[in-house]
Parts: sequence; structure tokens; C-alpha cells
Amino acid sequence: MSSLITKEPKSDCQPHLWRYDDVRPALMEAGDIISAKEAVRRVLILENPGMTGQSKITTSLYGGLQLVLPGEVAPCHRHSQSALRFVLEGQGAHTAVDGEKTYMSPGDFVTTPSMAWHDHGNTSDQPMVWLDGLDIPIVQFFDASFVEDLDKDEQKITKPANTSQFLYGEGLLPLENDHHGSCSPVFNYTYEKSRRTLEFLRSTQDSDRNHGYKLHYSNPLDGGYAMPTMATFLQMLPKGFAGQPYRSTDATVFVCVEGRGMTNIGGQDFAWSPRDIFVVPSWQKVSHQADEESVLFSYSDRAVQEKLGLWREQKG
Ligand code: 1HN
Repeated sequence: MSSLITKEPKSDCQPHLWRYDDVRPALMEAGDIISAKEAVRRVLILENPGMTGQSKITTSLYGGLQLVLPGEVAPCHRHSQSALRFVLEGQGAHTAVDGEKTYMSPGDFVTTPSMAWHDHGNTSDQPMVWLDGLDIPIVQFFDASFVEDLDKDEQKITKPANTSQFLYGEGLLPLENDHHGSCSPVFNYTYEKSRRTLEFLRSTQDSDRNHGYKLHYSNPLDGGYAMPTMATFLQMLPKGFAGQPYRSTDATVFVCVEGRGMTNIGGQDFAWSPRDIFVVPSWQKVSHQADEESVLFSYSDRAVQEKLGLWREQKG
């Protein structure tokens, strides 16, 4: 019995950090070998070293780096799996979802809901790289995966750019709200806006002893997480911050957006700088330190765990 029902979470997931400078050359090499169109999605999978061969970054989530080169199109398809994009490099490439395009910049968090048609394109003159977070292992667990290809590379654009921002992202909602599904109708949570909120908090409030200044991205229709399966967060650690150890049952993927610091995960130190990605397994003690004012984006399965009444935390 004790191996089935453990006293505490036991996981094959290991703490790990990928330095962007180490993985970028491999991603650019992939760009020379195969086009986005040939690959459908040209991504380097960030595979957790404790779960090799499974294409998982945590037990329940997928993480990867996607490259779209100037002039390329990643052809239109839709699938049961939800995806989040967090832009690491490049400016002005776009993704189209359900008839609307959004142009992306570093630090933007962009949602792709389950079964929404989506294609990506890059009409800028620079490569664009983003972190893809998908709930692939969750959908796999439930044996609920479907995918369809569109009969053309790019879907028809039927809505003016920024439609969802104007209708849902400005503190007003349409009287006859026709938004369907459990994903936020906000398509792009821009870094420009979220960074401003963090700066306001830093300059007016005390920081949390575990998290610094931490926010979750929210669905304006219900105040919950922006996506039904993946919770997403943005936090600022002020210069010199030395956080207390914290643990929670949602294994979490972090990305450094700005600054420089170190995170201790279960007794191991991981130093990070911009665009580095690291993973904290379930229930391992994590404490952050910042040498400079730093910003971290993160995602986890907390949205699912809370719905199922499973999520727990322990503050230090
Ligand atoms: C996918 O469809 C995307 O739509 C990204 O951009 C990453 C990784 C595995 C399978 C499908 C996308 C993916 C993916």
C-alpha cells in the first residue's frame, strides 16, 4: 500500500536548468536542417532528465522552444491540447488563433485554447523564439487527444488585430458575451502591461517573503487562471531579495525574463539569467535569491489541481 499511497509526493521529475545560451545554437541548427512547414512545428523539447523519452518537462506538462524564422509559416491545425507561448526572442512575428492575429514581443504571454485553429508566421526580419507550454501529458493521461489539419497553411483572418484586447482586456465586457470555452478571451497578455503592474507593486507595497511580488494571469470572465489546465504567473524579485523556502504540489516551470539570481531547489543551487528555464518538481523546497531586480514567468498544473481539490502549499 505504501508504494501506491505515499506519505508525501514522490516524483521522477528532477530539478533542472537549461541555459538559453547552451540551447540556442541547437535550435538555430534545427532551423538549418528543417523548415517550419516541413516540421509543422519546429520545436526543441525540453525533456526532464528524470523522465527521458517521455517528452515531459514535469510529470503533467510539456515544455519546448519553438523557432519561426523570417518568411516562415507554421501551418494551421487544431488539437485538444492547450498551448501557452512565452516569447523569449524576436519582435513582430505573429500567431493567429480563431480568425485573429497577434503580433508578439519578448515577455508576452499568448494563449492557444484547446481545439482552436492556430498558425504562426514571421514577416519580421529576425528569428522568433518562444517557450511552448502544453498540457500534452494531461491529455495523454485521459486518452482524449484529437488533431485536425486545415486544408491551407494559414487560416482566414476575420477579426481586426487586437479585437480580443479591446473587448475583454480593458475592464469592460460585451453585454452579449459570445465567448465560448474555458480559456481566457484575452489572447495576448503583453509584457508592457504586466511589467507596469509589477513596477507599481514594487514601488508601493512590501514583498512576500516567499515570492517577492507575484501575480497570476487571470481570465476576466471569472477571475480564475487564464487557461483551464495551466496556471501562469509573473513575479518580481527586488534587488537583494532572499526568499524563504516554499513548497507546493504543482511542479513548476520558470523562465527568467529580466535580472540575475539563484534558486535553491531541494538543496541544489541553480543560477539564472535572462531566458534561462528551470523546473521545480512537486513538493521540493524552493527559495529564490536575486542579485539584481529580476522578473520570472512560470507555469504549472495548479489550475487542474485546484479544481480537483488536490493542491497544497507550505510557506516558509
Ligand atoms: C504544437 O502544436 C505546437 O501549435 C507547439 O505551436 C508545440 C509540441 C508537440 C506537439 C504539438 C503549436 C507542440 C505542438
